[in-house]
Amino acid sequence: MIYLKKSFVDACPVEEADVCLLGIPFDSTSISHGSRFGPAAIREALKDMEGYDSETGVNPFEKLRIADLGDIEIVPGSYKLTAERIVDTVEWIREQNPEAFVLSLGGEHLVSLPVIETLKPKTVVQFDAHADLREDFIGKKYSHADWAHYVARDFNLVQRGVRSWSEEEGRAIEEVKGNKISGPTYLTVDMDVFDPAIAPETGLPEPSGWSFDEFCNNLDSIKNENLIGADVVEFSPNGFNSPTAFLAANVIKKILSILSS
Ligand SMILES: [Mn+2]
Repeated sequence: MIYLKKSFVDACPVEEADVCLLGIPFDSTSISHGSRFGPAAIREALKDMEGYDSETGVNPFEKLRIADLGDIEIVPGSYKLTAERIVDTVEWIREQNPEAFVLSLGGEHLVSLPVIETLKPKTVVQFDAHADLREDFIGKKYSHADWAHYVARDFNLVQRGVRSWSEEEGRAIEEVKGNKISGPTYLTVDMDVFDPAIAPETGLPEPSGWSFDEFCNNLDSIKNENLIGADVVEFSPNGFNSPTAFLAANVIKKILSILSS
């Protein structure tokens, strides 16, 4: 008998996996303390969290075959070089296994963009406190505050939970407001969509956010759509085993529960 407490899943080859898990610890455009330690803190919480989902009666971590690929070797300070590495890695996963659900852990919200551009869903559902629809941010293109501008240009963007935006973004919000979920869908969850009372460790907390039940209700509304990938981003841990870490782990559990039900 051996006693090994690994990450929450058994190792599984990429070509046999239902889900490929990827950490993307990039936070170089963040204006507050970073989210680069998000993947490590989420994996640690996943080790201890109850895997069984009492609502669906399924333990998605046992039912799904999950390949944890580790973290992308990012290039600090360079989104361009980091994005090339993200694209190459996600393309490689797709080549090995075109059916695999790609689940990534940020990192700041900008890391979602190259994953989305590689997976090419029809719809991108964004759970976020912020619109992130600026054309640039403090004179710079490609940051945590403008990634959704590029998504809205090329994909059907559906925003939920957004409660903070600039005057400039107000016009862009109106343009995407009527969009409906359809076709292959990618879900990106910014942890600041939750209320700061339950998720204080985010880059830019905004009051009046979601409860976990509100998250689940919004997730249920995309349940029957064709979900091809997801990410959880903008979790900036101050340490291990915090409420925000376990909330992020439970977000992952609920997403995987939908895939396995
Ligand atoms: Mn946000």
